Amino acid sequence: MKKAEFRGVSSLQNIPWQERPANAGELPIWRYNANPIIGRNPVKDVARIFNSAVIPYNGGFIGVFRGERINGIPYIYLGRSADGICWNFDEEPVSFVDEDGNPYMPNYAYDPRLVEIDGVYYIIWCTDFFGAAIGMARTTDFKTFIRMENPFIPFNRNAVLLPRRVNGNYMMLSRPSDSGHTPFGDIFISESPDMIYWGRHRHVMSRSKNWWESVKIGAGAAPIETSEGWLLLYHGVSSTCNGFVYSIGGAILDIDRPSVVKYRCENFLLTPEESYEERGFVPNVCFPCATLQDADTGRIAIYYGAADSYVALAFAQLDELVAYIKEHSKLSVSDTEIGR
Ligand code: BMA
Repeated sequence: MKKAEFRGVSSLQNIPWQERPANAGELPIWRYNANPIIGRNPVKDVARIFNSAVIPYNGGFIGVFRGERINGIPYIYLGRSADGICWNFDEEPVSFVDEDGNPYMPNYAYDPRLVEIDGVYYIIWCTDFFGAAIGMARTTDFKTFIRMENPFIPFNRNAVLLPRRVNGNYMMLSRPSDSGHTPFGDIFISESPDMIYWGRHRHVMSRSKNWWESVKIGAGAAPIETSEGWLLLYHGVSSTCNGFVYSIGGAILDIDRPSVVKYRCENFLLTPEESYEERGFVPNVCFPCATLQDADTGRIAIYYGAADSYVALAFAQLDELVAYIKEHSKLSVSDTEIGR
């Protein structure tokens, strides 16, 4: 089988990395052995940082972090790191301005993603818009953050931008929902020529018959462009007598028509099993929000929130990950037909 390669991915020699340990098991993702990389009370007035996104910046790394304050309300905090592992955070949350320069502060902000397109950095998060909805902002310098139009009407709590335009349009994956702890949810994709008007909404994939993702699914990290298509790491949720369990799944979307699922792995790729994933503010949560990748080595570093309390790191090798997803791919009817 031809090995998968990155497309449009740069070299990243200082990508955080640890070789796969001999006892890593059969799945193609393995954990950093010094997890979690961000522990409790990481900055003044912040009890927990989790579900956060990072990106290479000026030879190091920068990120937007979900900081749950000691009053329980989440905001976005900026963090910087030389190695992608040890992070320094600003003490004040990110504040925004509107297009006219007037200050804007969301009532709350959580699960941020960070995506660069053509030198502009876009932050996408869950905001309050008469209930939970998607908020967006852009920055070019990580000093001024310009709030943009909310892309979708409520309710929607999970959105991820593709890292380049496809057929001339920006593309955003999202999961329409209710305003609470939604017990349903499928992934859709929307297009925009200008990041103001979004349309041509298409269904991408549904929660499935696989028990680990039978309640809801949601896009995780920004999809990675590869020779096989867009590699999407997502979260899949199952329901137990003690609540939800969040695992990480993988799929590959068509490069020119990302609403088309080419492969979808029927097994989870990572599920809560370490103490920092099983125990915390919300137990049994692995929630991926970002990856880093190095074009030279095929290495992928995955950042995920653990138990709504910590940030943890895991690793994969692109060709092994894609091969595993393809080998264990099982598409359901709704992945292939409904809603096109
Ligand atoms: C989801 C989101 C995530 C969170 C998860 C588990 O609905 O709110 O931020 O990690 O629940 O609590």
